[in-house]
This record gives sequence, structure tokens and C-alpha cells, in this order.
Amino acid sequence: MVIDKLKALIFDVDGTLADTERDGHRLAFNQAFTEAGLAWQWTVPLYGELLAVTGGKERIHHFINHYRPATAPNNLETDVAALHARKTEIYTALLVEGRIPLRPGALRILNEARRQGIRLAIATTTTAANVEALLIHAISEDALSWFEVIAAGDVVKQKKPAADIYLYAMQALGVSADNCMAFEDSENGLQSATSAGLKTIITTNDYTKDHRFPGAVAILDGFGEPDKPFASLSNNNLNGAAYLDLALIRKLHSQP
Ligand code: XBP
Ligand code: MG
Repeated sequence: MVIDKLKALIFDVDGTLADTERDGHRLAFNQAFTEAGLAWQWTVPLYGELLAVTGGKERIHHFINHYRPATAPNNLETDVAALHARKTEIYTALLVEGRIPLRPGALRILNEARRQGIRLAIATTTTAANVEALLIHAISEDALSWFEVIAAGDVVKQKKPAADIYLYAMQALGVSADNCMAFEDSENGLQSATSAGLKTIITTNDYTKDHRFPGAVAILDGFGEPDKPFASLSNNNLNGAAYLDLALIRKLHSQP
């Protein structure tokens, strides 16, 4: 008899719960740069390269150091922090306008988990302010209370691909890795979750569809919906399943 050890689902945010990068974060960065008088514009392809570095502040520093733009802030540390704070204001305003919905199937899985008493948490590189704005405006004010732990941004020193944010989330939940399933979209996210010992389901997006996902328990192009099946991008034996639900998550979690 298989003992069901699944107690918690831990979700990444950007690219997993919602497709936030191309038409959300990227636009917010560009508007903040323009307001600061910086002639920087992160195009869709360039932003795809810059996403290799997690964390908005770290990404700006990386851009300055590796792309060497003609104009750069005078006092890097304070100016980059101020740029990022303004970017976060712009981004959360996009969320408040309801411009970024959850990905198809995400709300269905969250509600099914809640009905079954499976605990919910978030482990993300973005800021808590961004997560709260997404949950409130893409779901409801009440949605904040669905997640026992929102592990976000600078709460850990080392961001993804380091394991820190998942270790922090599990510690706060009081669970061990074999009680959890992680949901991610990127190489950095998978590396973070698996180095924390977590089985991980990948849902890719336009920016991460060509990433490599060694060790993922499933690689899908989304959570899927009964009327909008996912595509499985790995040779998992999903027995013809068309969408992720708690039964399939439990099955993937129980596999050795
Ligand atoms: C993705 C990230 C974040 C966002 C930008 O986070 O790396 O840095 O791109 O958000 P996730 P900030 O772990 O959810 O995939 O500017 O707030 O960092
Ligand atoms: Mg992500």
C-alpha cells in the first residue's frame, strides 16, 4: 500500500502561476528606465537572455556589467535599488489593472488542493509586493490567505538557482522535501527546487520552452484544462492525461 506523503504544493510565480515576464516585468523595467532618463530598452529577445539572472536588481547589475550600456547610473547600488523600487511600483500597477491573469489551470489546481487539505506555499525570486498584487488581482483579496508561506525575493541571500528559497519555504511550513511537490518554469527554478530535494513539475512558457530540465518529474507546456489539454514534452508515462489535477500530481509524487 503506497503511503501518500504529499502534504504541500510549492509554486514558483513568474512564468509558472502566471506568464509575467514578457508583457509584465519587461515593460515595467523599460518604463522605469525611461523615467530615469536611461536610454535602455530591454527588447523581448534581450530580456530572454537577461532572464538567466534571477532577481530584478541583480539583472540590472548584470546588464550594466555585461552589456556595458553607454549611459549608466552614477551611484550604482542606490540608483539600481531606486530603479528597481520604481519598476516594482509600475509592475504592481499593471497587476492592479488586471493585466496579468493566472495561467490556464492554475486556479483549478489551487482550489482542488484547498478542498483536499493540501497546503499551499510560494517560493519565488520576485518581491512579496508583486506576489500579493498578483494573488489579489488575478484571484481575489482572500487568495493571500490560501498560501501559508510566501517566500519571496530578498528573504534569502542567494536567489534561484540556489536552493535557499525552497529550503526557507519548507522550513516555514514545517515539512520535509518528500512531503512536497514544486512547480517551476525555468532551468534556474528547477535547479533551485531539486537542490532542495523537491520533486518538481515543469510548465514551460515562451521564454523557457528550450531550457533543459534534468530530473523534472514531468515537463509540460502548461497545467492544461479539460477542454485545453497540455502537451507533455518529456517521455513520462502520463497515461494519456490531458491536464494536471491532484490525482496526477499525487501519482507523479509517489513515483520513485
Ligand atoms: C523570476 C525572477 C524575478 C522576475 C522579476 O522569479 O527571476 O526576478 O523576473 O521580478 P520566479 P523582480 O522565481 O518567480 O520565476 O524584479 O521583483 O525580481
Ligand atoms: Mg519562474
